[in-house]
Amino acid sequence: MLNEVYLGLGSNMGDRHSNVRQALGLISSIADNLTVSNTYETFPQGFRSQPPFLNAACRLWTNMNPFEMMRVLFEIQFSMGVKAPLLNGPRPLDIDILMYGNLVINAPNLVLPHPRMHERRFVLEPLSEIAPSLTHPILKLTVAELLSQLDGTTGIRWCFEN
Ligand code: PH2
Ligand code: MG
Repeated sequence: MLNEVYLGLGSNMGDRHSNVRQALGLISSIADNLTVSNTYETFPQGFRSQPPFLNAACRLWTNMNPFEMMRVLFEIQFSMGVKAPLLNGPRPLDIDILMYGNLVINAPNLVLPHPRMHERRFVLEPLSEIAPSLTHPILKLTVAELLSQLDGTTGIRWCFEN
């Protein structure tokens, strides 16, 4: 059975465009029917003193379970030179599982939906392009509604159209 999965991608080291493209290429090789948002240049949220990010979101269909998916995404990140995928500092590539169907998971190594997706413009803005009416299974609000609830301060700097 195929499950609908949403991922968030971020890069703020090296050739960021090429990193995002390469990651999407690898993801498309392990998934069915990849749909990708435009790419946004965003100011760092959280830990501020790091370079700006490129962020994008994508949707795919997979028969992997969430934990298999996470392991494969770790392998993709490792293959691209990310040594510690869980750290918050600058990295060539970060891939987060945002949602996996309507699953709610609270495991030590995987929390779904992503626990901070609803407060992050760098996630919601690209996600709203490809899934504006996707509904958050805990908050019961759509991506478009979550986006409209954000205050105006957390910055998108530029949008690169695909
Ligand atoms: N990722 C973080 C922390 N802060 N800020 C932006 N703009 N984009 C990101 O991808 C990002 C971040 C941790 O994963
Ligand atoms: Mg992240």
